[in-house]
Amino acid sequence: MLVDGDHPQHGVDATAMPVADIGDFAIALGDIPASLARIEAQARAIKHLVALGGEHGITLPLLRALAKENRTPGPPALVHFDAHVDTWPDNFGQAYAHGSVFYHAIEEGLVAPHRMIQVGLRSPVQRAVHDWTAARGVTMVSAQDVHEMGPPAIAARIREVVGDAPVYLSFDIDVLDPAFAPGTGTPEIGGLASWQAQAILRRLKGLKFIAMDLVEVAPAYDVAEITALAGATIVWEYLCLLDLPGNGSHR
Ligand SMILES: [Mn+2]
Repeated sequence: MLVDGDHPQHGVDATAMPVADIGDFAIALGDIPASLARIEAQARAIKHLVALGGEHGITLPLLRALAKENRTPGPPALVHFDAHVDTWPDNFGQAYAHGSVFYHAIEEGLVAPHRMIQVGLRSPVQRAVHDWTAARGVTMVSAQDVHEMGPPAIAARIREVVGDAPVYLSFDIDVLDPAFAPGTGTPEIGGLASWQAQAILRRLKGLKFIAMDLVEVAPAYDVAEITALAGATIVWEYLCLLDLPGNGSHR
């Protein structure tokens, strides 16, 4: 159990955090590979990026940017919250899209697959795609596992897989149940409640986070900004895990 004083978000002074909204990435409208190249070029200068999507395809150029900048001694660990594995070799014939991002990330050596963990999976997936992912050494945790094992056990598993490696957090909002995040393009029932995601994240303090993205929020499908609120709060939870001025940890 997390005792009161251990909640990372307690005592955080958001106004003292050195965090800034630096605007939108410029993209090449309608041209996916060119857009990815542009995003990568713009991301390279940013030391600790928290990217808000938009679709999950942006994670690939963000990981490419980190690799090119040699920010980590080797490929980073990756904690991936999602309803889907996103390791399809292509998406309806498109090589680069939101369902193939981690296929390419693994193939390009941008992440360490044996230090990669996916949490909240529940969409249908072809046996070949599942087996390819497992064979790379990726740890796959279903949404049902989260429900049946509970957040403390899942957080412990994440810590085990990541170890002390630098780690990238990729949070697809569709990991949450559509009841909690209806505004997304590929919803799947049986997902995490908001509190479960929070209870897992709050137990990840001390991991060496290097960057994060929060993706797949689709405002056009949202209802009363439930999804936007969930997304913004997940980002907040992430910021509270960092050793930043203004944070309770930064004492
Ligand atoms: Mn995804």
